[in-house]
Amino acid sequence: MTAAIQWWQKAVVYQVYPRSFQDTDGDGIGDLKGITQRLDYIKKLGADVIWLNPVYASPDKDNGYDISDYEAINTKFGTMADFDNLLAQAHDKGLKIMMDLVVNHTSDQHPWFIESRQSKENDKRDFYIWRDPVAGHEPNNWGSFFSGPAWQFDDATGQYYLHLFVEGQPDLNWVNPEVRQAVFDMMNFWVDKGIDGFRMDVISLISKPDGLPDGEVPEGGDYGNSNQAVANGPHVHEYLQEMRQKVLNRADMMTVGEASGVDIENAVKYANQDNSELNMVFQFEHMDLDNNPNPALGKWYDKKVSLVDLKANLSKWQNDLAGKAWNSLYWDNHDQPRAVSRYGDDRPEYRVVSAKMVATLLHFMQGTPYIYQGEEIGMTNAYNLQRDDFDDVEIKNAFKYLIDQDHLTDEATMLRYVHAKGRDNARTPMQWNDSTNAGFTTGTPWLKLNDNYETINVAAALDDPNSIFYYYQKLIRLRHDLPIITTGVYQLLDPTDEQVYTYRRVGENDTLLVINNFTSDTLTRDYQVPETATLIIGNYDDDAGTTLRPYEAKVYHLTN
Ligand code: ISL
Repeated sequence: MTAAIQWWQKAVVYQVYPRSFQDTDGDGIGDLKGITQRLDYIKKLGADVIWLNPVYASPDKDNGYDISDYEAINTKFGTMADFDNLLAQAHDKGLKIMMDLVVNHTSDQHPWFIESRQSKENDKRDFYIWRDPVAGHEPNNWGSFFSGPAWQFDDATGQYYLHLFVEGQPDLNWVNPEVRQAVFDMMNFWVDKGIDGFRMDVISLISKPDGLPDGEVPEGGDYGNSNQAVANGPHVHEYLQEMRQKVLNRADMMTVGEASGVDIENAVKYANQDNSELNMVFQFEHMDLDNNPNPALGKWYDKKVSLVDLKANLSKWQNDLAGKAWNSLYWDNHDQPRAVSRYGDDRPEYRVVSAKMVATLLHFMQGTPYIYQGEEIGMTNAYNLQRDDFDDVEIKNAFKYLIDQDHLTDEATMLRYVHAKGRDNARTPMQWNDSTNAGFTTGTPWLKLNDNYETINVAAALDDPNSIFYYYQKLIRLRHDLPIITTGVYQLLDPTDEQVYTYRRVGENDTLLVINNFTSDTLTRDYQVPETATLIIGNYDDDAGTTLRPYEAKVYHLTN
């Protein structure tokens, strides 16, 4: 890498889902004061940046991703004074705050949309994407990300509006320069407050293809694939360059674009090291490797990813962005199941060791790692939640669409898929201790807790020197201390090995060798580790040489 190292290239991000982090007023919903109270915990872990999921005013049709006022705080979470206090206290402790920016769409309760839907002549009409019916139907075949069509007919004016997500999330019309300016002004409001970055929600979708052509309909599906049709549209890079100039260059910001449907070619543009657009993107390819083989069922499936596929994909991103653009590294977030359940093994005897292995695999790669709240204590998927317990609109719609409309007849199978992939697995309240409601709230939690909180919780992790928490703490410390973790050249060693994932990071003077047994079997592998190598981290107490115990992970540091 030739460019100078930037602070965000050495940083580790901790993602807070405010609704589920810490409640302080007993309403069962996490709040800003709760996050402020827990800053010392995040600091103890060693993270540098906190990404906050949306905290803005919202009717919560999609848990805050439907914003009705970008410059106000959701009253469930507190007030703007609470926010200012959180930001000030975080800064005092040396923590940065990255805000979620949701500007592909607003809420249908945003004043812009309330006006827009009033008449075709309204000043704000062109803030959204309105089209006449075509032969009495939707203007094209696009499906919503959350089931059903992406168009909603509005009686008032006899036209449809586009919503790539739920009906309450109308898509903004970025072609309109007034929309772009309004978004940039709003962003500057937050930059002026002193926030440190933006995580940009589905930013790859803001530029719709000219003429809004139909999407390809997956076999057995009812709607065209709007993600494919829209992602990386014709003007997206132009819009982001404009944003960079009008907003992002005003401060030393960290930016990550959530880029559904991004490929290498576009990632290199979004996250180019020439500083023209964003710092990095969240790519999704590794999240899709364990999709259902029946494309009509999309992500709903419960089989584990093949290690060979996973290696091929992660290695492609490591190799192809190297020296050109910057990777983000993540296993999970508020939209994905829990990392240990998906990639490790959450059975009691393997949970701790496999959570550490999964962490090791990711944290020695090149890029900026993201840790989702609870990942650092090995929180698992919430198998105790039943159909009526779910809150997530994606899960509820999927049940309705796939079961009630007979695409999948067996409800037990769907429940299994939701237990493997549903978003609520990540959204159950943070498990702080073994007291009532895991110390999350004194009231009734907005979403049922995972019933394993009496054993899996922060208090227990902090009491145990061998806990997953302290392992993450060490991973973060190593990243801060060893430049090779940021700069070393990535080399995959074993592309066809179905059980072990081993790679090197090679620098001018030193090399890291990262070995991960992805199975519960004891295996033998000889990577010819020289005697001079130092074991810098591992998830067993000792080194068994060429024997790899269940889910063993170990990293050697060698001088060249
Ligand atoms: O959640 C997903 C799969 O289950 C993704 O397809 C997700 O919808 C996509 O990554 C976009 O996510 C973001 O925008 C959505 C919001 O619901 C998600 O929480 C957010 O991360 C709409 O704003």
